Amino acid sequence: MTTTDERPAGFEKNDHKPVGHGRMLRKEDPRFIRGKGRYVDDVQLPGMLHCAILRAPVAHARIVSIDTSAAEAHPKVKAVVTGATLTGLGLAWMPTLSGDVQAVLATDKVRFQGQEVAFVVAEDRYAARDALELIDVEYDVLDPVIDVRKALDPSAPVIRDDLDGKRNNHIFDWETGDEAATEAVFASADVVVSEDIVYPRVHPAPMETCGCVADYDRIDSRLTLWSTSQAPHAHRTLYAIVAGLPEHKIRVISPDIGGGFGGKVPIYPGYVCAIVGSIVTGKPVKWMEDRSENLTSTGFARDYIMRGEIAATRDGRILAVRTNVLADHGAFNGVAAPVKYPAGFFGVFTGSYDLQAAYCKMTAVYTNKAPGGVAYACSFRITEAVYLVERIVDCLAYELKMDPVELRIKNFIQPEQFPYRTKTGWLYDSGDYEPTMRKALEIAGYDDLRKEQAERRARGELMGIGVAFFTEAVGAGPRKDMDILGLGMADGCELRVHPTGKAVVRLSVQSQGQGHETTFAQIVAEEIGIPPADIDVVHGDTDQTPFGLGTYGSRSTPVSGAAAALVARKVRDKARIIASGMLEVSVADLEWVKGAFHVKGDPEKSVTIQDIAMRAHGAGDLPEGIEGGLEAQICYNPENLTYPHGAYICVVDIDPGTAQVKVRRFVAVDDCGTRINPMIIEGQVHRGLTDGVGMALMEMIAFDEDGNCLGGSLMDYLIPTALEVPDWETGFTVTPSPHHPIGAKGVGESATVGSPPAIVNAVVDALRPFGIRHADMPLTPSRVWDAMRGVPRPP
Ligand code: MCN
Ligand code: CUN
Repeated sequence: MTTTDERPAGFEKNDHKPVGHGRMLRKEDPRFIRGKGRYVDDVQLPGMLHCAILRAPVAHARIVSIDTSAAEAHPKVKAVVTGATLTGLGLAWMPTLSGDVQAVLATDKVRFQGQEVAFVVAEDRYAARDALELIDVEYDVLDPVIDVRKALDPSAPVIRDDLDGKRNNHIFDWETGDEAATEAVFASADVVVSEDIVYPRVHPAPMETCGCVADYDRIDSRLTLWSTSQAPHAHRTLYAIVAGLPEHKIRVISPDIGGGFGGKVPIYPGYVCAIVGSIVTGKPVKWMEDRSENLTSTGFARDYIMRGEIAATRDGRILAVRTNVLADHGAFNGVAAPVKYPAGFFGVFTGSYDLQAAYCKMTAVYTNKAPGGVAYACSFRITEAVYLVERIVDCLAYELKMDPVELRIKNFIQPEQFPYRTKTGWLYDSGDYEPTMRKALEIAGYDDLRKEQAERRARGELMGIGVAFFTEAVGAGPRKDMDILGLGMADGCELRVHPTGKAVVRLSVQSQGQGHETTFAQIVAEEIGIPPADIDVVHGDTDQTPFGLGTYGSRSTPVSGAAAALVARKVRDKARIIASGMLEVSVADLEWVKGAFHVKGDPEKSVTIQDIAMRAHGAGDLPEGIEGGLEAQICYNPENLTYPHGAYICVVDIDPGTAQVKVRRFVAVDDCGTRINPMIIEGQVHRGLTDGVGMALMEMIAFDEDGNCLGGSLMDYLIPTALEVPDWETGFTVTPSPHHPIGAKGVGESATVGSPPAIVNAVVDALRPFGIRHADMPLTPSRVWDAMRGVPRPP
């Protein structure tokens, strides 16, 4: 494993070196590695009951009748609730994050296999499950819409007949870029290449499934909800709006979360069921889904069918990219993205290249499949965008018989062009692409690999080298453009320094394993000179933290990280004034070094931040106009997103006898600006690369023609283990963000975004002797075998 640990550029270099002090171990790990994490399912309350959900066995059916009498008669059952009960409470439907409505429990029809139909609250988990089998539902089965390409056929059954006047399965059309200008460029280009590219439906499959414990206090009308949420504040506001409970009487706590990967952004019917269960029984109610419920009913990802087109000159100057996308959104449009971005940030499909024109047209449709459309480390659909452009650029290299690295380098946006406005309107903040690419080539030994490949090919062996380069847009977002259901995407942060110089920083974002307790302490430490060990990070509890929109789209560092730095500077500014009083000099005569203020020219005369904290809370007067205490609060509204980039190179070998793909090497060079904790970044990158191996080679949520989900267990939905992944080789470059206070960009999803195209490009490269230019994920042995046996395309 290659790792280099360097100090980031652009930072005060003091002895604390909290930021960039790479091997600082994670503060949260002592509890995790001892099995002392506290997850939702660890919450046990006196008198707690258990909720289990009855789910639809078929994909599309009218509900004729539901008989709950036998379940109600079960001695351990406390309540059985159906859609009809919820209709009476006005809770049968709830808004989705994209402004659609979703059934909490089906009232009229079931619209996907696994949809929530009824729930039982019982004394224990087993009794609740047993009672589900006593509920008798009569269904009138309807034809399902499974093939997304047929969803808009005039003869297709209408899935959402609950929506007023809805006569088809169309959700929205969306476009970006300039259609006419792009057409003009395509019409006069030397070379045009097009390809149909599918990004299949996959699932984030976190180790911990979704669940909650709802505790409604009837006396005080107060709801406490422990829940697997990536955005506790946003969820609280939505519960207040949906259920009509006063917001100040709702407390959402997200304790330790066993992985989210986007899947814990939406509000699921199960959470609402548990809340209703607690309201009707007057007891705390726990709902924890099982693995199969998680895989079949909560937040899927991707499911885009893309036609990619690229126009270029004969000598490899890329002129334009165009795409037409058919998006399968399942039965309810549950996409979680800023309101003005129904396709997330797919608009960055122009990639890292300086183009003359670009255009995308997308149509989103309903099908009889589970809703979702956010999850799985996508930075709001940037996975799909990067896959499209990096695949189609490789198709162009294939047609031009050009090296894919040379083609990319030739077309990169140049460092002096930043900030760079793309043809779809995004303003890339900073980037210096070629050095990142060169570093990856160097680590990989690219030229030698190509030589080795030629030798192996001559021997009939199948070795492939795949390259991908990505630019992401993370840190949603400026609140003038970005909101979720009207809530602006800014984040609060609060810092209190206690009298003895220890501190607590309170965040609105919520870690699901990203190590925020460590990195946010490091950010504050860097700014204020208190060691990270003396700074406690509080998150994931709406009663304890300031409002903000939560963790997804790798926004914690770009948004909350900026807030943490700025709140610490605010405290430091106040500390400076107090120090001037203590040292009896003017503020201008003070110098800040290593967590202390010195009198300029007299380093002996100094006070530490700890001295100042005691003074701020102590007896005696403070300078004129200064209140006691040492704390501050801020709400940070970013002026732009941050645009990390990276260069990935993958080497695969394919067994010609079994078509099994083996990832032999993978080199990832990431640039996320200023690096706060290199070890954590590396962990994030390793994880994302593993995601990539899963998606490129193994993972897919498939359905049969009746709409039965074929990926409902980890026996069928394959995720990679240590056996399927190589020893990752990582490197980095540092191009700070010009508008972020410490220059940091997000990194949590970069590797998931960048690795699938590198792997697929490598597999397709290995299959070049067969004349293959494209093959769709997941590249399982059977798919690769089929590709190898297919009619060879012209080279
Ligand atoms: N970091 C850093 N220096 C930078 C950028 C980030 O040291 N320049 C650190 C951060 O301080 C943070 C971590 O890297 O500890 C990730 O930061 P960031 O990129 O801001 O991403 P978020 O914290 O917002 O995490 C969200 C991102 C997303 S959207 C998904 S999906 C995903 C991911 O994180 N889900 C994860 N990584 C995950 N990792 C784990 N273990 N579990 C998940 O569910
Ligand atoms: Cu797209 S998954 Mo992450 O943004 O929580």
